[in-house]
Amino acid sequence: PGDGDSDISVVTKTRPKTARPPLYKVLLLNDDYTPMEFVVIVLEKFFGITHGQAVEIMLTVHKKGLAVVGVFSHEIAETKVAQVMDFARRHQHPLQCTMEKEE
Ligand code: NFA
Repeated sequence: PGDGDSDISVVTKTRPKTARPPLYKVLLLNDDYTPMEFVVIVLEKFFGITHGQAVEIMLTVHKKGLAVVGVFSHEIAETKVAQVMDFARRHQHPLQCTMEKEE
């Protein structure tokens, strides 16, 4: 006769806990001077979106004051912001682009 103990074992699966790097929203801000067509060109040129989507986002920025253009890793977001700011400055438009950590 046995001693009454049973052989129930518990298998604990370890979850490989690799933290994902934080993502950053790239925001475009409205102003009174940058031409709408220029903003559409910026969106097509640096964010690889269709003309239709570019017009939509531009109009959202125009009406609401700002919009999220895309979500990227820190390095990519920084590059997008720098490209937009440089392109706007070279064309003497006051267009502003910033980034913000996603919660
Ligand atoms: N508000 C600008 C205009 O009326 C257009 C604009 C849209 C500017 C989006 C900046 C961002 N010409």
